[in-house]
Amino acid sequence: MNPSDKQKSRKGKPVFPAGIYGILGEKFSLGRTNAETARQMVSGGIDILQYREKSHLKSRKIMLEECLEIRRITRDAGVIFIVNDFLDIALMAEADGVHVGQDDLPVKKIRELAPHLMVGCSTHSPEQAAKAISDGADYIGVGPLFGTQTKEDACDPVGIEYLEYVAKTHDFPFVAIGGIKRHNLGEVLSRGATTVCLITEIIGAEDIHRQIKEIRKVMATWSPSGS
Ligand code: 3NM
Repeated sequence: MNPSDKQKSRKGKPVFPAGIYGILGEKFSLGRTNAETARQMVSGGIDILQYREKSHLKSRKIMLEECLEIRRITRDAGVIFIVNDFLDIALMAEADGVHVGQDDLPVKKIRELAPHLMVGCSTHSPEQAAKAISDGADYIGVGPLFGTQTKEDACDPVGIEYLEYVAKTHDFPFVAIGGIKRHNLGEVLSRGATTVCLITEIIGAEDIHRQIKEIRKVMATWSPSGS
């Protein structure tokens, strides 16, 4: 698919999709490179893909090279590409967006500097959600719903109630995240999530295609469109 075929919002940015939000991190990828994992996720039908590496594990130069490669892979497939934390790398790699946490660059500043980028912000409480939205985020992360070892500095699980709160009170794009696996995905979807992120469940799978297919099967039972 040509990226120009992707549905665009009035601001010209891609629309945040319902479906599966994948995140790359080589440490969890069973020895596969990020580019290889990206290729498999994209051909397996991932809806949105984030590059997430930490600067104590890789140099910024290597991160940029990887992002340029992943940009080619995602662009060819019309998949939205987001870079975690690093605005400079997101800009240089021509990513569609950047994602930040509570202790990272402020959403408002990114908005000012790069109005064309989609900005995502991780939130862990109703107050953080309200702030991210008023600061101009395009979507928020809602989690961690369950315990997770994937994020080094993850706070305690916020519980499924926070997800339910966001789904019921906000008409705003969000991604449910944190400890989501096939076995608890139904519960997450039943509380109103339409975009879900499963990191290790996907990139730590031997067969990424099959895992995405199995996740889609669970999602199809909860969504009228089967996304
Ligand atoms: N952000 P897994 S939880 C990157 O709550 C990240 O903001 C979170 O990994 C948040 O699916 C998380 O392997 C890690 O549990 C999620």
